[in-house]
Amino acid sequence: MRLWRTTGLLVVMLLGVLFVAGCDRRSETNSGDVQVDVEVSPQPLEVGPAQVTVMLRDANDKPIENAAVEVEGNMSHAGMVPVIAEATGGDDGRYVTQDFEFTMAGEWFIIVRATLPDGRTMEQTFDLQSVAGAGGGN
Ligand SMILES: [Cu+2]
Repeated sequence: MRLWRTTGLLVVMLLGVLFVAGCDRRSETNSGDVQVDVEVSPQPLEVGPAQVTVMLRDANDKPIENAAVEVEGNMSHAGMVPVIAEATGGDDGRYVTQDFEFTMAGEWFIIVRATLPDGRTMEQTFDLQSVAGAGGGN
């Protein structure tokens, strides 16, 4: 796990540079032939426990199983502590977090990091809609 992380981070940093240069957080893929989609529930988003589902598909639209997937929830303000959760499963290319949580209200984004069965690592960032305060109102 530790080894994977180290390797992943190096690649991730390289991809990150390209990504920022591309200036498009929502782009559908940054790995050429891998399609990444993310679903967050429950909706609308609210402070508290949530479930992030990551869907991975290859260039032929075939589900990618047996990947190692990590989800990071973060915000861009100073002092924010990121929320990191493993996403497990992989049947039909679907990976689900077990203990992800929105720890505060506001603008969140999600970074999906995956190590594919063929050893390639990839990362993709998704902007989320605003997360409301607990209790459904402000
Ligand atoms: Cu925050």
